[in-house]
Amino acid sequence: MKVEGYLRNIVLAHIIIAIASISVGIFFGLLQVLSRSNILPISNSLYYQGLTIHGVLNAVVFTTFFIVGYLYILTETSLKEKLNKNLVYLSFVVMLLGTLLAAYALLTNQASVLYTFYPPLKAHPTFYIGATLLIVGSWIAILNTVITFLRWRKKNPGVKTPGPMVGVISTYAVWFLATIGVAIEALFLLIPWSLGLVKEINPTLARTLFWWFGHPLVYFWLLPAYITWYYIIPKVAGGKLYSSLAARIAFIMFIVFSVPVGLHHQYSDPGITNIYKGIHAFFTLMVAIPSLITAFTVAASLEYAGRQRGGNGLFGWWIKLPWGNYLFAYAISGMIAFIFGGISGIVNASYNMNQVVHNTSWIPGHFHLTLGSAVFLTFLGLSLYLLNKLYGKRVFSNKLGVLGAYSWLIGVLIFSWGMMQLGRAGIPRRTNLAFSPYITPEERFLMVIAAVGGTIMFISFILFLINFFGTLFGRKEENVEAVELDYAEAYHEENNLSPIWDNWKVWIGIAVLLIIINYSPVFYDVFRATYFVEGGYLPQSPIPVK
Ligand code: HAS
Repeated sequence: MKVEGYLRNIVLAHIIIAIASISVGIFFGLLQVLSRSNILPISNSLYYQGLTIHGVLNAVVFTTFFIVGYLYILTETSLKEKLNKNLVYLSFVVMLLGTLLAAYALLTNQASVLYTFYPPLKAHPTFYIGATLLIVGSWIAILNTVITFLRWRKKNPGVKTPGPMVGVISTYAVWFLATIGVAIEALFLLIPWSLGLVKEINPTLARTLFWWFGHPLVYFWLLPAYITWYYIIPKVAGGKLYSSLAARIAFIMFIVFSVPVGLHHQYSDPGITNIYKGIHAFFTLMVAIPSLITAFTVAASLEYAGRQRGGNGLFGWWIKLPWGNYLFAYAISGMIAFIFGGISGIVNASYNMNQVVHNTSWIPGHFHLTLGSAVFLTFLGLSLYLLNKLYGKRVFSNKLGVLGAYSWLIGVLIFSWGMMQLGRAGIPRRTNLAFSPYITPEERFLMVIAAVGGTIMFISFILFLINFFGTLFGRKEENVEAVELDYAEAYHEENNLSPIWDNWKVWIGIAVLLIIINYSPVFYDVFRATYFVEGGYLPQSPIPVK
């Protein structure tokens, strides 16, 4: 498929902004872990500024830019249909403007509100306006993708949506439904409040709207990694996707179950009925099922690949997998970390066990195994892969890629183990523990372990940077005319697919219905608690915040 020069360049721009953001973000990550362990103590002001920069740049800017760029390439190569050039540019400009505005507030220390920006922590208006623009820019990319998809549909009646496009549609459906929550929060609560147009804010309402967005956000990050694990890694490993229907069902389940689960971040919040917290807990476990489907389907695909490469017996196929290929190394390291990330997620989701780990160091342990490994490592591997596929650049050093991937895996396992043990001991997250008088020597030792893991992670990222820039400025292997990603064939192809599995309106409609069912009583509670004294949970309303 011929991808026009402008699109290659703009996708490269998305990737470069993503890598630049995460480079700054990761530097502050190293500072956090060194300060918490008292190896290199920093001031509280720098700690919270750095923590916010780390969270916003890594979790929001890096991911959004990378994903939008990657999804453009997936859309054009899987549909063989052109995107609208003007909308591609417009989306990029709006996203970039938003990022610059937010970066101004962050870097001038006027937005140390952490990436969850819970009120009553208040940031400079440019932070909220910038974040909103970043989202609006991504909505323009969604609009462009929808227009392109509908055009493809019209030209190809009766043809089922190609596998990678199923992933693209699911990712954007989840993102769009999720961002409605945070857009309402920003436009009606945070921006007017930060501009001084209103004096008071309702923190519970803001938190509830944030988590409407905050959990599906994690699947917006995860699904592009899953697209890679399902549709590209099996081919890179020399095999096939084991079942295309299993992949399709998993993506559809994400559309349906990703959003109506946000209360699992608010189990400890007052003012919301326990019954609905329980219902959200149930749906959180439902949204783990497509990940379990993914675990089995991807493992089966890899087993097929290993056997094709001559592996025998129960485990002989493992050895035959292409462990020495940089893209495979990044992806498999992400998958291995995600096994532990997933298990810790189930612990978090369990209403009663959450009481033990909530707001402790356990949580960063969990999300560095998920976002910080499964997603991050897959995206690092992909950025090298895309330089190769879009520009014909030879990857600077395959060995460095392999080393970078496995060293991160080792580092993150050490880091997360340390953080999780600390969490079990009740040590808080988001706290500059350098100067805490209550830390025992055993706990300090665990913090040093986490710092060792964090330092290994930092070094492995430096290895990646050398490789990335070495590839970017390195020599071309070939002149690329057509961009061909390594899409795997299916071992079990979904022949005679029932039309229901290709009807996106139905699944998105069910998702909307579930959001209404799972959130209406919650918002009723939140308003009742804060705006109506009688029958409410709080003695006065709304909570006055200066
Ligand atoms: Fe989470 C908190 C529950 C998945 C990210 N999560 C967070 C936060 C982040 C985050 C950033 O219920 C912190 C937010 C904050 O700042 O407060 N999470 C879950 C559950 C899942 C889950 C149930 N989380 C993710 C993913 C993330 C992410 C994915 C990012 C990408 N999480 C929670 C809860 C909290 C939470 C609570 C709030 C805690 C609190 O109290 O604050 C599940 O979706 C996970 C399901 C995953 C699996 C694993 C499947 C394994 C696979 C790998 C297969 C490996 C293969 C390799 C094939 C069931 C797919 C084979 C190897 C060979 C050699 C062959």
